Amino acid sequence: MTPFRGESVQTVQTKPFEGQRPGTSGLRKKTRVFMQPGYLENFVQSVFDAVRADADGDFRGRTLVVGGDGRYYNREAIQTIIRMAAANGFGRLLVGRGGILSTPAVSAVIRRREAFGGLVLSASHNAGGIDEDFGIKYNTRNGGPAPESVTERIYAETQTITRYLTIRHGDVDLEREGSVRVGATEVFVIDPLEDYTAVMEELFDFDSLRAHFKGGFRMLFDAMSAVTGPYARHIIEGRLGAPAGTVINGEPLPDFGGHHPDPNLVHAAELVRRMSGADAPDFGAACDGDGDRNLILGRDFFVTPGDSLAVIAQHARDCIPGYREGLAGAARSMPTSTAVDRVAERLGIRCYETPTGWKFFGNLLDAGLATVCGEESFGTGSNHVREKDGLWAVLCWISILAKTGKSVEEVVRDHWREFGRSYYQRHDYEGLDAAAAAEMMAGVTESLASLAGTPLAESTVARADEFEYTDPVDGSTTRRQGVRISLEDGSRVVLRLSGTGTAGATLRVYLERFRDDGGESDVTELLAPLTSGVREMLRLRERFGTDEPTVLT
Ligand code: VG1
Ligand code: CO
Repeated sequence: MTPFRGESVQTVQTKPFEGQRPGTSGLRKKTRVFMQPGYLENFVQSVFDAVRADADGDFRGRTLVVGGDGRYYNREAIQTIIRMAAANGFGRLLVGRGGILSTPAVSAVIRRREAFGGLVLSASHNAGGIDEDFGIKYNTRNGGPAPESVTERIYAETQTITRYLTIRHGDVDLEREGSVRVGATEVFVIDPLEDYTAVMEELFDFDSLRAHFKGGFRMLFDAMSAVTGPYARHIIEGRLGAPAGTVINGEPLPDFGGHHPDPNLVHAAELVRRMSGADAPDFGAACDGDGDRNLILGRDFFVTPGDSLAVIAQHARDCIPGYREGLAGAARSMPTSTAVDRVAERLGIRCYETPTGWKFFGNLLDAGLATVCGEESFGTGSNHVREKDGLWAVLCWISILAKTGKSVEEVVRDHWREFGRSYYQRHDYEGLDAAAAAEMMAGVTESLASLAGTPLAESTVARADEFEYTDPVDGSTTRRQGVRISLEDGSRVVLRLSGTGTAGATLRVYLERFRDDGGESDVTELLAPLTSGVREMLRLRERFGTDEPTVLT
């Protein structure tokens, strides 16, 4: 191993920080935690040390991609990473102009430019700012989030780190495209939109989408003052010819305008309001901080992420040129509704069930076992990259609406009539005392063996277990991925603690009840027995003082 040994490379002594274990999606902490001297540096050095062997001990011929969602500390972090990557001997660095690259765009750049890996700076849908959240995530050469084998190696490095490497060099001008040398490393500032747009163009028929807008189709896209603003303006307003003003909150801001860049009915309030009423546009959508999540709305109509995934799988072959050969398979995370399973069955393809987090889809996509995947947390994607992809989902929906000539609501109602409906909700309890939440989960887990046969929510528990996943491609097993409780009437409750939060614990309760009733029932009413049954079972009020969720999606 020969990292660059130019005169200006410095070895800085350091000591491990506690708790640098990547969670569901990278390392997320309060911004001020990341701003401590050495904190970011330790993690980045640990990543390099953990993956150096995968580069045969030498990064010289290798390319690293770096970009982020523009949140507070993005630029400073990128300058730090540039110096460290140079000191560690990378041959080339590709950095998004302005420090900007959405998560799916990083994936696209890694794949198209055959990079060795990438670092994404984001805490996704978490709020940004000096008192909010920051994050960093490593993606491997397939363009996807590092699998657990790699994140665990990174974590091990963070626990024993004694030094990091950097180089004496001024800041690189991130505003100007072009290349500059830092040490022996060629740093390229690239157009953050180019690779991503090219991938979209390969999949979708831009001409017919453009014609659809020309024919009067109206939409609103809320970029939530986060990273998808420039992407959506370029693709939807620029390439597809939607009128100016179609994209709202299109400027990425360091604090996202003080909002949570989380595309759900609570946080995308302006969009939800403007999508209501007879004059509302035909279609509404939003993406999260780093551009991998999506919210899909019709006029006065909300599409659940589980239904969106199922609808995309149902129509992909007939409505989107990139999938005209059909789907090889589908995949969803365990807590995600089973709506897509029924589509897969109809299509005669397999549907895989994975733990929460996009990293678990990587092997299935690489092996060609799945073409589309999704999570209940507003994440959908396909084999075009190795991340979930918010704008991709939006383009899928525009394609479906254009081809079928139906409204969003008609598409979903027709789907329910044909396949039945998974009535579904997720209840989040945020900011819980971490020890109390852990104790509660431990208690539930212990009682699982004796739950079967006991009454719950006007039914009886048929099965209860902890989800465990064996990857069909590499055989690795991941344990303790959430508690599943299945009832005799076919309903399901899933419980897990969040792995992306930065303060206290967040309990997620996922409720699902299937009915082949054309989708006509009221979701809250239909789920009411499950809702109260679970709250009682967990004794939420007693433990935490309230049993009302902080966010309901
Ligand atoms: C949440 C979601 C999960 C998603 C993850 C990252 O994780 O539940 O489905 O993959 O966020 O999404 P958790 O562990 O908090 O439940 V993103 O858009 O934050 O990169
Ligand atoms: Co995200």
